[in-house]
Amino acid sequence: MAAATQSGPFRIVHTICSHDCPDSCAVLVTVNSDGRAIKVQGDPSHPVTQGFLCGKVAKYLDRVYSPQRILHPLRRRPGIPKGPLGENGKTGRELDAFEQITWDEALTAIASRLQQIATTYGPESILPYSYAGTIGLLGYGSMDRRFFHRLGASQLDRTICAEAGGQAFKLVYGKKLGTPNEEFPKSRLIIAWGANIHGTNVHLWPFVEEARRNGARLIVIDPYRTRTAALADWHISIRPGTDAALALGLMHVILRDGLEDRAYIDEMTHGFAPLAERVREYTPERVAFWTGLTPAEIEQLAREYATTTPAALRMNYGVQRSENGGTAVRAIAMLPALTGAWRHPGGGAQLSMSGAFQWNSAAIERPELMLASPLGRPARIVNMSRLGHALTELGTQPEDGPGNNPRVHALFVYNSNPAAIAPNLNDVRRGMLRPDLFTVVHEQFLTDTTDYADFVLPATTFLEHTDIQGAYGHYFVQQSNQAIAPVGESRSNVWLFAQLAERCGFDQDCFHDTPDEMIRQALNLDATGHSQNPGMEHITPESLAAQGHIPLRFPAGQQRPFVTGPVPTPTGKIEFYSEALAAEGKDPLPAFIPPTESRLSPAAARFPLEFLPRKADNYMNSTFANLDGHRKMEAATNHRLEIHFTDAAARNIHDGDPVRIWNDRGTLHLTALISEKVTPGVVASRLDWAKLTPGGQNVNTLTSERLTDIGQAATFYSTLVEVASIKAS
Ligand SMILES: Nc1nc2c(c(=O)[nH]1)N[C@H]1C(S)=C(S)[C@@H](COP(=O)(O)OP(=O)(O)OC[C@H]3O[C@@H](n4cnc5c(=O)[nH]c(N)nc54)[C@H](O)[C@@H]3O)O[C@H]1N2
Ligand SMILES: Nc1nc2c(c(=O)[nH]1)N[C@H]1C(S)=C(S)[C@@H](COP(=O)(O)OP(=O)(O)OC[C@H]3O[C@@H](n4cnc5c(=O)[nH]c(N)nc54)[C@H](O)[C@@H]3O)O[C@H]1N2
Ligand code: SF4
Ligand SMILES: [Mo]
Repeated sequence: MAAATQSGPFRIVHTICSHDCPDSCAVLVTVNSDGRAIKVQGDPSHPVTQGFLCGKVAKYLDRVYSPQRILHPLRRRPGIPKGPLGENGKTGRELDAFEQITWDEALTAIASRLQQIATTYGPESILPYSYAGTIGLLGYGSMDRRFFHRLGASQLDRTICAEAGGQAFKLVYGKKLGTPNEEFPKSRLIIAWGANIHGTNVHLWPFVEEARRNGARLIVIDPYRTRTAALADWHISIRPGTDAALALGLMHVILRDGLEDRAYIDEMTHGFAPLAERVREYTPERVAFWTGLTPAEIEQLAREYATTTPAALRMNYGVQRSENGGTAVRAIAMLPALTGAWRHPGGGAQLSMSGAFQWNSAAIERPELMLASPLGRPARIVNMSRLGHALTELGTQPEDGPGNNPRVHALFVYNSNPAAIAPNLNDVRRGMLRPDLFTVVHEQFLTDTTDYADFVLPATTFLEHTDIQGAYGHYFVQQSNQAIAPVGESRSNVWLFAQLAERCGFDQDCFHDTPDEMIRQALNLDATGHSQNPGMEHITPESLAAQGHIPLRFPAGQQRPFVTGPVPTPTGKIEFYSEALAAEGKDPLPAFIPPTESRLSPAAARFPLEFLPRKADNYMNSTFANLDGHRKMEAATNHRLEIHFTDAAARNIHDGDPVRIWNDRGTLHLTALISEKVTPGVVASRLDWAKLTPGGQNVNTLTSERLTDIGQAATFYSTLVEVASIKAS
């Protein structure tokens, strides 16, 4: 599909859905002669998109043209305190807090305030906060990175999503690569492990269905009965946070019964002997006690996995949002190395394919600009999963000060909605309410976060700017072309940070780069105009613009990774035993340790229920939750706490009762939904905008800022709570 084709009075433009989803769909946008988008559809010529979009993005024009879009730059009115206006659970008054200003006024005021803060407190007192509102390469991180590096602002460690699992996978395999979707139809057994394929990765589903038509079985390992689990041949409702135990138990059975692939292990792996020794303690009986499975189920799963060829594991990031989730991913990732599943077409594992896209990120992000900043050195790094701490505690010790670990005095948010998605929300809000904190938010909508802003700036959607994109669920390089003019006065992230750089007087040439120039830099062109990035050598900017999507090219026989060595780890082998972890003083082998907040831990005496603060199938994290059409699709569980009838009965809770859910970090008010989607001891609710929830609190009021064992990532799914009926109390 070319960048744009004319069809009568209409243009059809090739774009890419830039939401944080493994599928990165090719989206064709039909634009009428007035320049208005009138239709979005999945590109039928894209082998993974296959001509369809998920329910969220099928309705995308409701978002692009929503009457709730932010159309102009806004400044907080004098005297209006920060925080949500109006009754709890009601929106609609947000604009009362702000006055409309011009872009020029906004940019001038923001640039001068940031510079003043940098001079007074040191530039590290400025904290950018962004994640994956767009995963377009330029929108996610390019001009923004350059700007903050040159300013000397704190660096953000972007750990909120995938760092535990990503680093864990890399410890075993060196690189995030996996079995391509197109190979799944050859599988005879597919295990979705902490992966809600139908909800969060729906373009893998047709390949799974095809495999099942060919006779494959689908097993889902998930503490919640997702739609994927309900559609599976076998749903294993594991207890949250116990996956490492299960993986080690499977290894125990596989090695006890001699079901491993010795030739593969000898050729491809490092540290087999100590691993074999370690897994001897993980008998099915012990593992059953931790995981809630029966020993027979563990035996059956191990045998089925090790004796079915080809067998594919689809892990997603559900497993690693748990305190020991890094180790869990590491242990699971070792399974196909023990059985040699990588050898077989349709076998292996998939967590993320992002490692295959080797963009020239240094050219895009320009980290060396930190040396040109007033700091003259790399800035400190602040972990985004501890925003509450960063805003309330960081820089408050006696030895801290302007030149040395200052307090955060400016928060610049884009591509993210931290007042909804960050853990330990009460601390986040306490921080955002600080009168001495200057906050700018670049957004499409008046979110929970804009309620705390001094300035709100209108942002474009992927229909309104140009970008390129890889994917973490397939191997296509794609270009997203601007289909329509920016709605209102909205502007792209690239434009915004180039403008601020100019206002701050940054004179490096790179601040004048256009999106097209940055695309060329990312592709790292040689003299013939071809990319020099590994796997992209056949791509030119022209061919990408003309074709829209082009698959990466792998050396012969390497489309499916880890069939032969070497493996990009320090030993050149798949690492069961990690010297790197040993050097950090950590256990070099996987082991099961219960999370600090789990039914197996002392904290359960006060807060006995394990809480799953889940993603919604019809939202994208907090995105879409404010749109009526999307809310209707989620109506069955909006504002609901899902609880098993045994836990409900023990607390005299009936379906439809108002309930209070609490722990030491906060309290949430929801309505009970007696549900068999959760097992006894587990309760669940969905992420939503806080201000759209009664009481103005969402699930992250209850989650903690504790970090994972590997990757320093967020631990949303290791949360204990207690629940009571409000009627009864
Ligand atoms: N519709 C929709 N699609 C999305 C998103 C969305 O919000 N909505 N979010 C996007 C983002 S940001 C990401 S990172 C990807 C992630 O996609 P996924 O990784 O699939 O996301 P999760 O829903 O966090 O986790 C998957 C499943 O893991 C389960 N789980 C929770 N704890 C455990 C555990 O301890 N063990 C096991 N085995 N399973 C557990 C959850 O119940 C959930 O069903 O999806 C993206 N796609
Ligand atoms: N309880 C709980 N909390 C979670 C999770 C969970 O499963 N449960 N999941 C976690 C995970 S995996 C993730 S990835 C994070 C996601 O956290 P975020 O990355 O903050 O994701 P969203 O909630 O989708 O918010 C993205 C915002 O970016 C805006 N946006 C979109 N495009 C652009 C753009 O081009 N420019 C600008 N400036 N803004 C744009 C959107 O309007 C939206 O408000 O949430 C985490 N929080
Ligand atoms: S959210 Fe995911 S499935 Fe939906 S259109 Fe975007 S990339 Fe495709
Ligand atoms: Mo994520």
